[in-house]
Amino acid sequence: MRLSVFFHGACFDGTASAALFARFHRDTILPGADLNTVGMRHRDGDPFADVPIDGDDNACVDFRYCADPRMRWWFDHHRTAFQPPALRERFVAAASPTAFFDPDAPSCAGLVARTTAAQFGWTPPPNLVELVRWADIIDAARFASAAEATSLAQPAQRLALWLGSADDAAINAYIAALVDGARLGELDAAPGIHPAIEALVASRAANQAAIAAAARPGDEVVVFDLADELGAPAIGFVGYQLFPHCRYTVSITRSAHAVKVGAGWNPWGPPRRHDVGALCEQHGGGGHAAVGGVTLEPGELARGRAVVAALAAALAVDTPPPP
Ligand SMILES: [Mn+2]
Repeated sequence: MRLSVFFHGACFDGTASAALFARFHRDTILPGADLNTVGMRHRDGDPFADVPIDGDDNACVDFRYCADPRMRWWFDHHRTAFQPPALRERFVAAASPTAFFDPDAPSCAGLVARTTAAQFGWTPPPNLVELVRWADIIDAARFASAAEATSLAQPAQRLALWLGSADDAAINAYIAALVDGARLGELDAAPGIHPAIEALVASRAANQAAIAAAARPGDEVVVFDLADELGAPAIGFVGYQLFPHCRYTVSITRSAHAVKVGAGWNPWGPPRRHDVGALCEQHGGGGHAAVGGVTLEPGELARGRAVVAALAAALAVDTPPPP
């Protein structure tokens, strides 16, 4: 028997949700099942179109709603979970007792933990309690400052950085180790992970200089165009550290696999006036009220730059604060 877990790829909360759900499933649903984890990426159209949903049991966590009846379990907290919007009606009509949506949850891992405790009486092991605590902090940017948010003092923050660039095999092995009880400190020090983290730490000063050099500051919105170089770093919270008074950042980066546009509200800056994820949804992406993104094909750089310009213009327009 096999459990397949589809999760938000390359993301601390996505991997945490996958590990938490897989351990819950092993403890209470199907103890002997093999675990198959599949990292998902947001994209135009149906992200599941060419992804086989072929476990004996299947779950989707921290990622868009999938109306396929084989996807028995679903947990998400993204406001943009229903794409196209008609999927929301399918979700409501299905009234599945194993599909859970809470757009106010700080992290999806926290949603999985609370739901499995309340509905199934499951208690996670200590390593996963620690993991959920960090997912709530990282996914909701619950840091006192941008400097604290970009700090790499804690194993969870170092692993979150590593997850942004690790390959699928390494990420799947990381999830499996979490399911088996590994602590974040042990994983940070693991031979298959530690050298990669140290390399990322070593290149951080150069990355921050590259991010600073790519900035085009405006009154409210700072744009970072890093897409000339293949594999330039994601800006993360560095943008808010560099421009503490900005309201929003919009960025574009490019890898061999994708052009990525990101947009976010500065949690330590002026109040938020837009639903950032909803704006990204208009361009085929998604996200949360405070942060969102659009992932395009590697050849769509011009389209990506047009999306950046459109998002920056929309975010610069003063609107009444969202509800
Ligand atoms: Mn999440």
